[in-house]
Amino acid sequence: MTLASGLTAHLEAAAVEALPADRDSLHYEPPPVAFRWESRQRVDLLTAAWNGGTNARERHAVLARVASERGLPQAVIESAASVLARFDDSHQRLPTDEIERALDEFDVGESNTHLSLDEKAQLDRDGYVNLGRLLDEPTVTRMHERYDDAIAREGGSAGHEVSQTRGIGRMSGTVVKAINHDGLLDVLFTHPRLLAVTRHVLGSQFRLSSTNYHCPLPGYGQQALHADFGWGIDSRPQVVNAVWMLDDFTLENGPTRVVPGSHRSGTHPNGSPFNDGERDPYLPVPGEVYITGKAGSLMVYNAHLWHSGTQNRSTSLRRAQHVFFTRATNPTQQDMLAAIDAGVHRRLSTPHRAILDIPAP
Ligand SMILES: O=C(O)CCC(=O)C(=O)O
Repeated sequence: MTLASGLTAHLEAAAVEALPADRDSLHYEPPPVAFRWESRQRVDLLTAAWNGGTNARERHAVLARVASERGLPQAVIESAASVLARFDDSHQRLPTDEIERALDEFDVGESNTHLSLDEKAQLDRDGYVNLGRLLDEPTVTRMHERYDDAIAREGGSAGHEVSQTRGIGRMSGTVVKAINHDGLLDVLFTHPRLLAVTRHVLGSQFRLSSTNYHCPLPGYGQQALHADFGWGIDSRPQVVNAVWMLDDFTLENGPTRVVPGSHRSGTHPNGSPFNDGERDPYLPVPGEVYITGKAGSLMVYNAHLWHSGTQNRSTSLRRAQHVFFTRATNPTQQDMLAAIDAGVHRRLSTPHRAILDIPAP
C-alpha cells in the first residue's frame, strides 16, 4: 500500500516502520498485574490524602495515617508522597489579576454568554461538552500541513517532553514552539468558547498546563481508561482538557471515549471497581460514549472524567490537538517558559502570555 504523505510523516515519531495489516487487534503489551496493583494502591492513597485535607500539611498527615492503617509497602508510600509534594507550593508566576484581565480581553468575563444553559448543565452533569465545529476547512487544512511538517522534523524525539507511545504521533508544547511562529495555532488555546468552559469548571484562576498533539496511526491508539489528574477528586475540579478534532472523528478512526458522570465519582478509574480483579482497563466499560464530529470541532471536558483514546481501525490519520488547563497554583504538565520559542515569546500579547502564565520576554 502506498502511504499518503501525512502518514509517512508520522511513522518515525510513532516508532513504527510499517502499518499493521490487522487494524482491529490491540498491538500493545498489557501492563503486568503487579504493576497495576501497585499503582492502584498509590491512586487510592492519593485520593484519600487529597480529599482528606484542605492544605499541604493536612494532606501529608492523612497520607501518613492512611498508609499506616493499610500497611502499604514503603515504595508505594514514598511515591505517593513525592507526587503529593509537587502540589505543596503555589507555582503561579504572574500576579493573580493578570488572568482576570486576559479573560476580559478575550471577552470571557464572569458574565460572558459563550455557553448556553444547556451546555453548562451538560458539563456539570456529564462532565463534557461537544461544542461542534469551530474552525473552518481552510484553517484545518493549513494546520494539517503545519503539523505534518513539524512531526516529520521532530522525528523520533517528537513528544519526548511529556510522553511517547508506540503507534501514536505525539508532540508537546505545540502552541509555544516555532510551529506556531505566525499565530496559526493561537485560536486553539484562546477560543472564547474553550475559555468559557474552562472558566465555568475551574473559575478564573487557571493557566495552560500543556498542549499535546495526539495522532493514532491506523491499527493503533487504544488506551487504558484514565483521568487527567492522578487521583480521584470528590469536589473542586483541578483540571480541564480539550480535544480539537483536526480530522473528522468517526466511530471507525479512534474517537475519544468518555464515561459520562464519572468526574463526579470521587474516584480514579485506576483505583475504582472498573480496574478490579481481572478487568482490563483497555476494554469497553458500561455507559461509555464515543465522541464524533467534523474536523474543526472541539470537545472540552472536566478532566476528572474517565476517558481514553480508542483504536484507529481506519486507513488514515486521526489528528487531534489537546489543550490542557489546570488551576493556576498547580504544577503544569509542561514548563511553558522552558519550552517557548524566542520568536513566539516576542510575538505573544499580554493576554496570551497570561493564559500561559509566562512573563514578558
Ligand atoms: O485523543 C484522544 O482521543 C484522547 C487521548 C487521551 O486521553 C490521552 O492521550 O491521554
